[in-house]
Amino acid sequence: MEKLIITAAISGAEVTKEHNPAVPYTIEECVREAGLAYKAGASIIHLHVRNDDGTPTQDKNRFKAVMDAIKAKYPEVIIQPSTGGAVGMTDDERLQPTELKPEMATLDCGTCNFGGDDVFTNTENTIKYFGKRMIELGIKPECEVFDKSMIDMALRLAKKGFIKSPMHFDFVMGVNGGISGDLRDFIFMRGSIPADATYTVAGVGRYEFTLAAAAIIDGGHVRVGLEDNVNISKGVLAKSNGELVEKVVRLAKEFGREIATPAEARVILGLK
Ligand code: KMH
Ligand code: ZN
Repeated sequence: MEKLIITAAISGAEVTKEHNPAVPYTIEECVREAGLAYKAGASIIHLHVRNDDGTPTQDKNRFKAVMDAIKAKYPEVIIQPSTGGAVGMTDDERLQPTELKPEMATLDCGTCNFGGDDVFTNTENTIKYFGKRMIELGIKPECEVFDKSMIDMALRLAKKGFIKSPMHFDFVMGVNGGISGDLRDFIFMRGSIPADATYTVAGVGRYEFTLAAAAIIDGGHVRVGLEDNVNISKGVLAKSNGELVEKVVRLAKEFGREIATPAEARVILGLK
């Protein structure tokens, strides 16, 4: 079986230090959390950035400062900026980190409720606009799908030339407004992508490690991190993103799955 790519979603936009004090806001905190995740076995860092007070921002200069600081210490790690940003941001605000021409970036493939009154909006034209931009800049999109219908949207837009194949998906499962993280739904999602596509799964909250185990067994890849889940086990806060990655590495060992280095992840995902 292919080696396991672990992505660490270290920061997010909605989770705060009130949820878990290890959530990084400053540049130094982002480097610390990225480093702990990388040293534990993550080859990709899914990155949101904040101002020092914790407010989310898609400012290109802040992204550059954080990415440069991470790369200075861990040059080989793959950094995957978010183009999802935070609920309510405009398309052009969200697209700013693509100007830095990262190897990868997220491409959110549909609209969904996001808890309370929040709606995470990605119209068809937004997805086309983001997809086209990523093709122009040579950025590999990770198609973030919060529901089965978003896989269908991504496939339709790939047919029309807005997303290149082989495609790479991230099944984000368990968001309050998206598909649940039940195994039945995981099987439905993973059976709905093309044979040449790769996928990672991000189980939100209590689904993080059950879905990690399912993807490890299935030959998929895994995303964990404080963006998706703040607990290492029921009611116990994770000390760091590194601790969450360590748990995935332990599970992978039990099932005989080796961990991909960033160089190996680049080959699996067809990154330049
Ligand atoms: N913060 C969410 C509204 C992504 O990174 O592309 C969107 C999100 C998805 O986290
Ligand atoms: Zn994200």
